[in-house]
Amino acid sequence: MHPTRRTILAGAVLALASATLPHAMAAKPLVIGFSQVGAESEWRTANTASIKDTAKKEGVTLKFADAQQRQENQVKAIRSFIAQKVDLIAFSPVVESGWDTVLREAKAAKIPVILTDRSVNVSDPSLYATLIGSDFVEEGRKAGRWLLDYAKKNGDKPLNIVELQGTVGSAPAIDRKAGFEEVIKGNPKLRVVRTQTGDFTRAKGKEVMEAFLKSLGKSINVLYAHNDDMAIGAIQAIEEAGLKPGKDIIIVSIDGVKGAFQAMMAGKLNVTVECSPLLGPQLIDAARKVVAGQPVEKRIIVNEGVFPAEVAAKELPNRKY
Ligand code: GYE
Repeated sequence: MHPTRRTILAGAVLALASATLPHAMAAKPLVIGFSQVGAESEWRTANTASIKDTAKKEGVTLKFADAQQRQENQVKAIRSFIAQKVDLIAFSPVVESGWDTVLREAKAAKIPVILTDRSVNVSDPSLYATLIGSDFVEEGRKAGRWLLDYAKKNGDKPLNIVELQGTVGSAPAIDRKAGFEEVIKGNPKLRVVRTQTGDFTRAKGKEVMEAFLKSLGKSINVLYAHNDDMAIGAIQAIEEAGLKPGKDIIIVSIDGVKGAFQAMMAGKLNVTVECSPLLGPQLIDAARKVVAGQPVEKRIIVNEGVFPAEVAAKELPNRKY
């Protein structure tokens, strides 16, 4: 064959091969099993949307299971992901303890695990690759620092604080309580007079605030809520008791969801500490690396701010959740 002809032919064969190559050799889509805590708050809804949307955009197959705030449902979901031989398991653990057994099962099946949002207490840190989430102790400190500042500006009068805690045994409830206490402990005039869980929901937040109001009445000066939803529920209880939320009772909460910005603009909430639920992009990115055997940081922290009521109107249009 004529040499140029042969080159042309070879070129054509090569072109054909490379045209079909990406298809023939295209990697199988990554399959992630994700066990979500539930749908208890605005934060959680935004978190679920971020993970589902990113997976879709990135061509990742996401097997999603909602645990309705129950650890036993999460354990079941993780076991089912192991049985389905997913490439990676991710989950946001409802509580911190009790994960060793099921995580050992995942490790034995050689399926890597990524924690999102909440941490676990395990004896062997190799049971998970990384934790992507916020620093909840620091969020509690930020809430406490805002209150210290408020107290100083208002003549350092004694303030009785009631606290609505998140889900019992969950990392954000434990850490937000600890961070807040650490900061206000420096001021003897700030006293937490009652603390109880409101399970991170509006309904429970309202119910527990009603009970606080019934037993303590007007002696309550401040509410510290571990999330915005409980604060919003409590606002209703305070109004129904004939008091003015944000004035008669100063309200400090955490998350920074739109509902909180609206409450601040209505003068009913004083401050929210940001906790970003938009973890989808960092999760998918870390998942790809872990599955490819690349190193990832053991702890990936999310950047966050503090938003007092004065900036609410200006900030609301920028809020993505
Ligand atoms: O603050 C709360 C949600 O784990 C950070 O869970 C999350 C918390 C969030 O229900 O609203």
